[in-house]
Amino acid sequence: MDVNAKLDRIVILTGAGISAESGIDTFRAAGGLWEQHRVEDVATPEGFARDPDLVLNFYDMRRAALANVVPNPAHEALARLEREFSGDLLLVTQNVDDLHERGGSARVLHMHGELKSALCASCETRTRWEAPMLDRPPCPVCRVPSLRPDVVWFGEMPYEMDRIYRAIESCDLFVSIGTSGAVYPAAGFVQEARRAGARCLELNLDYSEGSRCFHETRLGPASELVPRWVADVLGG
Ligand code: BJW
Repeated sequence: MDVNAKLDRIVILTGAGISAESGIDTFRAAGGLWEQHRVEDVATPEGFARDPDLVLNFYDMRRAALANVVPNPAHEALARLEREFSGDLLLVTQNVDDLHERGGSARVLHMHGELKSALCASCETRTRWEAPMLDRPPCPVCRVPSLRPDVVWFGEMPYEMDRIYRAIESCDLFVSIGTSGAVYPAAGFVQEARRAGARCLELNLDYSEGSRCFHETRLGPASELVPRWVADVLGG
């Protein structure tokens, strides 16, 4: 199967697996983030309401830890694709880290938000943010001390869904990289892409919950598979 034939529009979805080799834990692997914390405690609005200090501290630590990791060849290869691909490219990530940007990608859609962004629960402004939130700093816009991590928790609506679905409806190729296919709506993108007639390619270390929906799954570490695939697309 030639998944690279006649490419004008590509949509790429990335998940925690693309950052794994940079040293950021995936969510569902043994030893992953949720090992120390139950999902309901740190990734739901209810958990935040119950124990805001726990949640603010959890995200403060993850934001600070970004200083200790660097992008890997998979992030860099997607940046190369953005620079050199002559068609339309939409890079959608579920990741809240900034490794795509630091790897050189200029246009990244963070559907689950970003660690380096704050959301004011009072005026709803989103602000670039690198400092801790545990000490309840005021919102730079309304001055109310009600900042929370600008990340999408279970039960909340991910960002930019209209734009993502529009791009999926008109793409020729949908590529999923390093995501388990366990969390919706992202897990359903492959079915939308197939319905729209796109070729669907999965790059993952292991088979995922969604593998059967793809035309092709290539198994291996993202740092090897992604640069190889990008070279194919640009050379083909
Ligand atoms: C490698 C690798 C290497 C490792 N190389 N690969 C029943 C049916 C359908 C939906 C629901 C349902 N019940 C509830 C829902 C909704 C719910 C949901 O999906 N729940 C599931 C548990 C079933 N979803 C929501 O609530 C979402 N909102 C919503 O649905 O709104 C309504 C709506 C309706 C209609 C349209 C649109 C919206 C919100 C979901 C928010 C998820 N938030 C989190 C936390 C973000 C903040 C934070 O980081 O703290 O997002 S949860 C967590 O999971 C995080 C991730 O982005 C997300 C996905 O995880 P990911 O990236 O796939 O990581 P892993 O660890 O699962 O997988 C890693 C993969 O990498 C594996 O496959 C490895 O093999 C691979 N890998 N090393 C290549 N080196």
